[in-house]
Amino acid sequence: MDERASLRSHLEKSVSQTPDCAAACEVIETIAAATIELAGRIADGPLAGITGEAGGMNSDGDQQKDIDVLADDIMRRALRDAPVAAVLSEEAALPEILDRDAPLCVAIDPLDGSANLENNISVGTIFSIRPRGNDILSTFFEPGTAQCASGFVVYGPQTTLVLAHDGRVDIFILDRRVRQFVLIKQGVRIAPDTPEFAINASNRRHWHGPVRAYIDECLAGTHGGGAADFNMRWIGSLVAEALRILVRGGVFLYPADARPGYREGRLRLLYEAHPMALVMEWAGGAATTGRRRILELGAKTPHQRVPLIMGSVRGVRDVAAIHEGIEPMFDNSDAPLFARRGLFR
Ligand code: FBP
Repeated sequence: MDERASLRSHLEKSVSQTPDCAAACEVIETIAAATIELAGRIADGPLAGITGEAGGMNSDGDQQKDIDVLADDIMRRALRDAPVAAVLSEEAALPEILDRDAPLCVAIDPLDGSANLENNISVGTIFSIRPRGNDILSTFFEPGTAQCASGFVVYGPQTTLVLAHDGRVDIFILDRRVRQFVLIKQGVRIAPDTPEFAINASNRRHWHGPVRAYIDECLAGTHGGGAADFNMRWIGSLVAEALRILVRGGVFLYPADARPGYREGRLRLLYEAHPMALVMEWAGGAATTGRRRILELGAKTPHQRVPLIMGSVRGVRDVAAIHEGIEPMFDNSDAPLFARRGLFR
């Protein structure tokens, strides 16, 4: 029998023993247990009556599938029994107050990338935990540095939990025989310099100058005078991309672009970018908008979008360097300036 530590025994060894930390461990365990239930439903798919069909729209106008609604129900139900003052879910317009006196607030994307499911591609749950402030709702508008833990679960060939907690990042997989997450990697460190990028390249014509310049240089590789030949990946599933970066490095970009509805990027600050940024930074990587560190941003609205560039320090730094000194108002420009502003030239 394998002697790997269970999530529970691992959390019991947390270094910080404050009351908030104990509460955070309880919330992490609650979310993890709920993801085990969800993993089963996802794996069964049509056998569990999940059609994958679109039902309504969520508060932000995104199409909702039956599995999105189910995932939201499972998470919300679970969090009601945890020390959580309020939960903000992608699937609801406003945070729901659960227990005003509880010490923590949770922002959650119950099922990210559900459009991938019909192709049997990995999807995930992303969560962010922060101490409740005096005013519960204002808690969600604090910068991402206020988070005390975050993480995500990938429902793929294995069900994997990535957890940023206690100042480091650990990875667990679900042992289906005992229905428990077990530790497989402790203190993950992201390779600082992997020449691999992930971006939805079909949007190139909509990108702003600095992003186009960076990707063009990656594509030009050593033939174009660059320092390396880059590989490319695009899964179209944020959790799967983030896990790949933790395992082998590289940079992920979902930038703002010129399409209506994408002027602030696609991904959501509170339950996608903030939790991912905490994971990246605690694993020695970085996360920015290209101009600002994600963790320093505070949301102005619950479902605010944000450009997200994350991963290996070198890649994120290079994207930031190419933005430097360019006023945002010129981002849209096709000016040859960007062709001259190479990283490697
Ligand atoms: P949802 O939040 O609507 O589920 O979408 C998020 C997401 O699927 C991410 O997981 C992924 O990074 C991105 O959208 C893919 O976008 P695109 O459709 O441009 O490939």
